[in-house]
Amino acid sequence: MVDQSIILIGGPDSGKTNYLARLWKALNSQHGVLFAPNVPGDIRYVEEALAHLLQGIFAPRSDKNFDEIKQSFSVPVVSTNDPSAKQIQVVVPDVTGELWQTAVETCELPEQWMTKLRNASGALVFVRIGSDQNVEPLDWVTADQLLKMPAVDICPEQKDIQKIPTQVLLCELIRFLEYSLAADLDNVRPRVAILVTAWDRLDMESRGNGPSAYIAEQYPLLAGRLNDISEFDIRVFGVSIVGGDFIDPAFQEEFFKADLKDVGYVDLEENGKVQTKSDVTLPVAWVISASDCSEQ
Ligand SMILES: Nc1nc2c(ncn2[C@@H]2O[C@H](COP(=O)(O)OP(=O)(O)O)[C@@H](O)[C@H]2O)c(=O)[nH]1
Ligand SMILES: [Mg+2]
Repeated sequence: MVDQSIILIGGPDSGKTNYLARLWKALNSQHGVLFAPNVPGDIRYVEEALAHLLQGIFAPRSDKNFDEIKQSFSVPVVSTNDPSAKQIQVVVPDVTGELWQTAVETCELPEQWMTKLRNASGALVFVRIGSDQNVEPLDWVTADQLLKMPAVDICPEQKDIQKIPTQVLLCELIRFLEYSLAADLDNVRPRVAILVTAWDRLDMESRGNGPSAYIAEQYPLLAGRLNDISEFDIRVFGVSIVGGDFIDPAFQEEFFKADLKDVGYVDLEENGKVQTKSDVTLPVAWVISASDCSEQ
């Protein structure tokens, strides 16, 4: 068996844990291009998140005190089209978003995680539509309080403007990846999938324009940065883990009539067109495929 670890990266509330839960369902039910031939050891944490989805609610944000290592999901996968191919042990640590945020704020990532990045062959970078944790960049409207002289006490809602804007956070995370991803691996050209989660929250027109166009419009700084990367391959995916939002009672009702393995989708760009695929394993399959340059 070949071991490949891929790292989940994203700020708090970016959809990492819920995606992992839905991914596990897909791997377990042989419903995508990747499947898990056997159930791995300790997956209590992913099973717990999955139990929430089955009840028609998103898994809540993880307890910050939860032991980070226990939040690692390690599963052997194999290509559904070629079950006799070698199994790949995919190890996916789900680190709390706070770790990535602190790393950007302090420009330091703990040594333990730096080592993990250096030994990972790829990464999934998460950014979520509609998260109240997203921080817009400063502009002349949102910064009006700061620009007033003399300095006034900043009211609570203005405190947000002191936080790092989401796209700056994402650019910094990309910088960590540039320096360290797969650095300790030979013959590996790493792959990074950008997952725009809660894709179902978009209007049809924006959805039709595709995930790359969304990034270009919402996070132009990040889009420019992504065009400038030579260390790894990048692909952007729009991901909806259940195909809608449980906040909508009509959707929830429909959801209960279906099977979890049949709901949810990934939008991706292929041959210049936006395609919708009902296979949430696709971003992982893309990241772990063809990362060994010596085999190409
Ligand atoms: N509508 C919708 N919301 C989602 C989806 N995935 C995640 N979310 C929302 O994002 C929130 C945070 O997700 P979570 O997985 O806890 O993020 P994490 O902190 O990065 O692990 C959830 O509570 C949901 O409200 C999705 O596919 N669709
Ligand atoms: Mg989480």
